[in-house]
Amino acid sequence: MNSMPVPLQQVTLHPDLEPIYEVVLRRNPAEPEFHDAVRGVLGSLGPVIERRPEYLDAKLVERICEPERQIIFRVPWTDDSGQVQVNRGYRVEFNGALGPFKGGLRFHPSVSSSIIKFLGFEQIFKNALTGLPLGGGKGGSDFDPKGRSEAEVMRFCQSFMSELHRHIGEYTDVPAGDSGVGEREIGFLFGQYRRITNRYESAVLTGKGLTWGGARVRKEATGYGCAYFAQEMLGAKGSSLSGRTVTVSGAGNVAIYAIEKVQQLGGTVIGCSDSMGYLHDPAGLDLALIKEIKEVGRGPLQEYAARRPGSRFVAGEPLWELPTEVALPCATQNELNHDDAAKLVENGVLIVAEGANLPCTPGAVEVLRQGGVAFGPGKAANAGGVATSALEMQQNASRDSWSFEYTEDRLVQIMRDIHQSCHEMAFECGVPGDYVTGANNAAFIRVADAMLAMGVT
Ligand code: NDP
Ligand code: 2IT
Repeated sequence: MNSMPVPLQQVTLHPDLEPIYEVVLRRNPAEPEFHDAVRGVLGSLGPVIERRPEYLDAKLVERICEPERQIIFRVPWTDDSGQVQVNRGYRVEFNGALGPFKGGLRFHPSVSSSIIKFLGFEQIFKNALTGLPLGGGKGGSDFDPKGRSEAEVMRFCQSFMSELHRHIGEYTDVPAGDSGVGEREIGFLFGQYRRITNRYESAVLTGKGLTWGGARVRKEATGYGCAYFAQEMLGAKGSSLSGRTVTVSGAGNVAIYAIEKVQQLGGTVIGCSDSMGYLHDPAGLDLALIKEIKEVGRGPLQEYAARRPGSRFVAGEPLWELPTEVALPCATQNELNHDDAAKLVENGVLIVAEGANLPCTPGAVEVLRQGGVAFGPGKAANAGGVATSALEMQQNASRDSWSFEYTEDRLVQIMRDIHQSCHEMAFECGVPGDYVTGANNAAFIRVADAMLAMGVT
């Protein structure tokens, strides 16, 4: 790199948007992740604000930055030793202009108002990009499932749903999984919802098991969708994943199925990671072994290196030091910083597509932009999960069950359409190839037009 990049925080906002952002900072103190998410979107909206001044007159940006409703509640439960534990539960119903609030639940000790609001805010635009009738929301708890027995996880989920059930419903708000919440937790949550309400309301939650209302491909959808989006990004450069070296961070739901699809599309995934460090397997990852360790055993990734000759586990260091042509951050927010991005650029990375929500810091995004690396933001690249949740809701509404092939074809088409709208909007905004500007403007226009049509609500 020739010059020091300008951190995104210092990029000037459109003059009409700066005072709106100032109010967001004042109204939501000490919420840095939420501030970054808002600034990330507002930083792109110059072109649309210039063309559509009626959005400013109707105070649409201010309205979109303020959640419609935020619920914070106590979640008391009893652990296996008989001790009472207390956690905090959240559901932020951010924007319902395009459909019922929709977004996952995250169980992780780092969960706070800031984290849930940033995720909910991003979800509005991601859901809009799918073109499906979905509003945006998010929820979760600071409960840490690690090291908890299945009985403890069940009691926690039952207590969580004892409050949440009042606020959700097929036509109101439809939660799903996110980090720390998979099919097992959705099962406990759905069981408690059914018991309290005495209703078999399948479409109140998505990510269900296949025998009780779940959809084929939902488990795989976020990771598969991210790989398909990366394939489209490479296609726009006249290239593809076939024969490419790829690194995928994380070893959870999104990462595992991103790795699976990249491998099916002919790429070689040489590294992945978990919260303890990263794994390097130059021969290409043995995905069956990763599934056995992480999905079945819920154990540490480190076990892999002990069982697979030629691989090594590097504790406490970022995966991004490995040279790669394609990087898919699929673990968590802010996991790829300015220095990591500089290393990727130095090593000749071609594209970065976010499987996680805001895994690249604002500084990292700027380094990638200045380094000429194509960057697919999460709200576009990881939208396959929520899109397939919408397909699950469609199947529930018609009491139908689609085949794997049919559902995956729908997912592929949705990811292509999202790529195309971002690509076309970037071109229209005068910044061809800038997927961030493309995604934010395309999504904002969809939400803003719906809100305009509905009056001041
Ligand atoms: P999981 O809980 O299944 O997996 C998260 C993985 O990331 C785990 O392997 C975890 O390690 C690892 N991890 C956590 N922190 C770090 C870190 N700092 N460095 C490296 N690895 C880390 O979550 P998901 O796969 O469901 O979600 C991952 C991301 O994708 C999140 O940002 C989520 O919001 C986003 N997402 C998820 C969707 C979904 O459908 N599930 C849809 C769209 C986006 P360990 O095992 O040690 O805890
Ligand atoms: O971040 C996300 O898009 C998700 N966790 C999936 C949300 C959903 O409702 O399927």
